[in-house]
Amino acid sequence: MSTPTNTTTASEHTAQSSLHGWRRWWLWLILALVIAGATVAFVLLVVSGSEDPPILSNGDFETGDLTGWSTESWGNGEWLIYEDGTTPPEPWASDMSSSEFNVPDPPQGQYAAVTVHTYKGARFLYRDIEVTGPWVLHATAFYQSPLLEISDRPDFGSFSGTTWNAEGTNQQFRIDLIDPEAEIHSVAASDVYATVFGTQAGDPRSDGPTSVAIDLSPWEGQTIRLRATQVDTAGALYAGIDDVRLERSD
Ligand SMILES: [Ca+2]
Repeated sequence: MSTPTNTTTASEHTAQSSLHGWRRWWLWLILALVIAGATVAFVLLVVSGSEDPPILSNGDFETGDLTGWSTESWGNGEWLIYEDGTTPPEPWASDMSSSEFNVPDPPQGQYAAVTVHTYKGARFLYRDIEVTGPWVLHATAFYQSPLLEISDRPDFGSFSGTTWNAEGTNQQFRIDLIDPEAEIHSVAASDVYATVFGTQAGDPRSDGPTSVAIDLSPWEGQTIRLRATQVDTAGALYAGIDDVRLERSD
């Protein structure tokens, strides 16, 4: 009984060699593509520096309430949510007919926050932000002072426990970044890191909606407090804020 043997002709041998050559070529091509892809991904990661910033929950007030925010008020009035610039968010929140509630409609979405009142007071709206990357904080601010000029005093009045007093005319709207450990009404230089928006004497009686932004990279790794403050002592001053969000700095 003869033993089977495999024989290869010269043409078959040439075809197999060619096939092996193509396989090696494809393997090198695939390897090169993988290396190129990994290099591009690495470069993009290095260039971008970090991941996308966290979403500030309800920074746009679109829940229709102040979820995610805190408020404190002295005197009359408070921060509330509204959706129609000509309709006070509460029936009591319409000042006298001479200074009726008449602000821009929410500049983003359906809802925004606004101060409402029928008498003088100081109202604070705030939230803490953990700065986990080189984010930029954006917001939209606006105000309307129907009767009186803006009066930019360096303080928000004097505070003692639950008692608040303001000497002279104090009509202002400010958005600051402050130390979260500071008292909410503090204007001490050591407590106020930066002012994002602030009215000044000579400003028009109404303004906005105006987009404002501040680079938060100086506070990366820290928790800061965003504080919106409205004070009025001599007539209505409606202050509004909307569309508070974090974006990448690049
Ligand atoms: Ca909104």
